[in-house]
Amino acid sequence: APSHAPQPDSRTVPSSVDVAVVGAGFSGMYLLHRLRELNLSAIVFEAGGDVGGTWYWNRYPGARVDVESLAYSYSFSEELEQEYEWQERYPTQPEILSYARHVADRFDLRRDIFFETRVTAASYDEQDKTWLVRTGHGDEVTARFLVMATGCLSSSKLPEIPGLDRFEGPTYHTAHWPHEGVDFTGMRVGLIGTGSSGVQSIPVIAEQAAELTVFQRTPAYSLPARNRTLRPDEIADMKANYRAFRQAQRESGFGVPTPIPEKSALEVSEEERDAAFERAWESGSLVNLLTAFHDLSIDQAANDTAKRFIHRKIHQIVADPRTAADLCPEYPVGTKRPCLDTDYYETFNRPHVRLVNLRRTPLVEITDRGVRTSDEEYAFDAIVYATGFDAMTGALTNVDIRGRGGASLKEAWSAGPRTYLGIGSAGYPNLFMITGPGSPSVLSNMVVSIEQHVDWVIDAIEHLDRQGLRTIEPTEEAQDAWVDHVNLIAGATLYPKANSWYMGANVPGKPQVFMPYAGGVGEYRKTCDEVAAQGYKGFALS
Ligand code: N01
Repeated sequence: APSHAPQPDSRTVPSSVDVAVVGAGFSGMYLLHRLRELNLSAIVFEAGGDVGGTWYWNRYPGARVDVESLAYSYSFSEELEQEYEWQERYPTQPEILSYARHVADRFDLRRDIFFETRVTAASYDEQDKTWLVRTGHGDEVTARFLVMATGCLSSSKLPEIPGLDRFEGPTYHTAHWPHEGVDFTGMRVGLIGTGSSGVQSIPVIAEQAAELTVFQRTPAYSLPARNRTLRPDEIADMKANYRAFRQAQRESGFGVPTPIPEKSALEVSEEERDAAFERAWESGSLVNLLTAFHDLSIDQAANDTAKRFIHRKIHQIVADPRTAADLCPEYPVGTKRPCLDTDYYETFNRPHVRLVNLRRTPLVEITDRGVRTSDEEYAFDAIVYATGFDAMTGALTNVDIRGRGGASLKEAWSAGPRTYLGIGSAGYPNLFMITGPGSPSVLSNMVVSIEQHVDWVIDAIEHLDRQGLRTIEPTEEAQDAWVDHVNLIAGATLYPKANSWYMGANVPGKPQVFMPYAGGVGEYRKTCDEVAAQGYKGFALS
């Protein structure tokens, strides 16, 4: 549970605004800034106690971003770009949170943000053409536009096993880490989950804990981050060339500029192939690995070459052959989000760290003493859940959103999310999502995608106001065509071959559809720009 109990803000919520924004992470903050430039009245509701979104909540030991700091930052203000001093190549959570706080101070954002305030419901009034937004404190505000800036990975999940409340010791979820930190010194710790959060926290928790037992259902592909302090000359170089770099980010596939690969992994010799993978492994960049050859994400045989390379690395690093084998994933590389680590595989060589393969011995329950699998009960002093999120849709459907005719968004999406461009959904006029399902979002550098969506939404609102129009809503036809297009692109890749959170596969009962748009950030931006240039083609305006 969050360590601050929500307190109602002492300010009064205005009764009506032009735009209500849910979330004060990187999306909500930039939105607020842009809305003020248009002289629109805006209010932002944020469940957390400060700005930062993901970086406010995910304070687990070892938490870092896997995109380089100089690229994982706002581009909208050259002054901000020039004055901010990043310390590390891959900044820690505290460093990114300080950046978010700096931005909030610099642009005086907090005065329109209501913290510790969770939005619970929003309903569209067809007569008034406004949204009525309700908070958990009972506040209500009417808004012409509602923007869900709620993030893709913000609705956390626990494992679906009995006994979660039985354990007598402390439990922690990586996404709700106590602000004061946790000292595991001398403790026997059980940790469930080996996605990015698990992979980053395991080596750090192992430094403190007397014993660490890691429960793994699916192994992750992880690359050494090769993190380091940034050199003054590379910072100066970037600052001198930022405009060109930002443009390259916007036109790239993942929001990170990389050379476009020319060769197939299958057309080169084994030596050339291994040398390319070795360069990617040494570079500490996930994108370098995924773009080492042009067919890794679409051709199983090509992908198998990357898989074999990483398996070999794991076997070279991990001394115990059985543990090494258990750490080797079988699904295609990149079809679940790969991880970036510091000493992850090495940690399993430490005598007090042990891996339990849940494929062999599944989790059965949490007991008062610890964790029971099908063959053993493990006793712990603390349990860490690194079990991830109800990704992409969870934060949207957790709010009771009612569109035209009182239709519930959650019900409308019961067979999977349906959006046009990941920005809006038919039946929900004047509702915008930032990096919603059907947009590149989680397959990209989030800051690049966030800025693009916010700019697009701001332009759309400005267009409506200039034309004296009041509503914008995707047509069913445009939405159907977009959903088909998203599926077509996903179907041409290996992504659907893994049980990933991209597919909704980590949440029992969640429909299995590939949710993000895999066509690339640059292509996607072109499509959005064309839609706007053609008078918001595919949207009904009135
Ligand atoms: O969550 P995850 P995460 N029983 O869903 C396991 C971003 N991120 O918080 O794979 C047993 O990836 C689950 O097993 P399985 C990044 O986009 C980025 O780690 O479902 N195990 C999995 O191993 C990332 O992808 C950064 O079979 C259960 C783990 O728990 C995303 O956030 C850092 C279980 C969950 O892994 C999510 O990462 C952190 C159950 N019932 C996060 N339920 C960086 O920038 C779940 N698991 C580096």
